[in-house]
Amino acid sequence: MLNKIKLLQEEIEKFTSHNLDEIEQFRIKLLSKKGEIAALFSEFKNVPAEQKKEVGQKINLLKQSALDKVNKLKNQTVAGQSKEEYDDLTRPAETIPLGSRHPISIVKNEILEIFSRLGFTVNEGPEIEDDWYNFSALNFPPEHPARDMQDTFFIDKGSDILLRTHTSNGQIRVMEKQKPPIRTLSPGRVFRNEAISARAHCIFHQVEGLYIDTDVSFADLKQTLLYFAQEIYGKETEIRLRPSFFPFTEPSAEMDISCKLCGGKGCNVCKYTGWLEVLGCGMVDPNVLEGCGIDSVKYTGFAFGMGIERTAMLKYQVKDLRLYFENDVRFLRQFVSAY
Ligand code: 2NL
Repeated sequence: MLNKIKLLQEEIEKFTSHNLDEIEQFRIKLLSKKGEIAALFSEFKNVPAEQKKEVGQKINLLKQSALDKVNKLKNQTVAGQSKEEYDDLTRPAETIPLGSRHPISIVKNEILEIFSRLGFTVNEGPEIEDDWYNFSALNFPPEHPARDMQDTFFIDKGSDILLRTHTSNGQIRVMEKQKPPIRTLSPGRVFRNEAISARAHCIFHQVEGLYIDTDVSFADLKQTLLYFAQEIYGKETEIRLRPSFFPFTEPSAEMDISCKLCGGKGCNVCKYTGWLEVLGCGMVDPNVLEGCGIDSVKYTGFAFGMGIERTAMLKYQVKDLRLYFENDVRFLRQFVSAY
């Protein structure tokens, strides 16, 4: 019996670990109801009377030292390591997995970068705007349907404070403050009261561009947008302009690019037309220039606007716009970029 106690005492002294599972195994082996120390206590009745005092004391001491050892090891263990290791400030840092940019940011940055080569700088306007900067300065007539509650989110009933429906407000602010020449881009979030579907969302992103100087012509607009299209969609991209209408430009046009999936032959992405609509553009209406204090006889300008989600859908072949808002990391992780 005394020999058994001595061997167990040695085992307790030798044992060390910073693994909580191992420490628990050790505790069960020695200190549980069916453990080795409990077994000593049940054998105690067979100890001759004259040895009972000595043996009893030794078993009690053994039990205490096992308990102390278990508590000490548990207290010294942090996250599977000894406290000294855990607190070591010179230890190399653990690597943190890097996130990736959101595809909308990647495409936005790419658009801004392409136009920055042509001298365009960035001016973001506020997301909460008043009627002047969102509608009136842009030559929207008083009864235009976009001014309706059904299409636009107003902050208060009967107020003219609203969530901007396009990023032109940033450009109006630039025209009011700055004298031409002006080359500015306004990227940002816009809001429209629309039902959410694969092709529409009540929140989306736009980039608008504005160029004002003496002698700016429609030919400048066309060449600038051709350069942009070939930079973002590929050198072989062709463009075409179709007449359109916006209150703030005259003349106005819709720009299509040749479908890069079928090379213009026709497929289900371009609905067998060979062309994809990518942006709206036009010559800034003289009413808009005059409203911002710019002499429309001396100066002319062009402007354009595009949806970033739409541009990203064409670039990445993503068919459902809602994916850009759900932020499922399995979707987001697929986008790697220099921008
Ligand atoms: C589209 C069409 C467009 C503009 C935006 C603009 C801004 C000012 C003056 C004149 Cl301050 N025009 N912006 C011009 C033509 C088209 O956007 O389909 N956007 C998604």
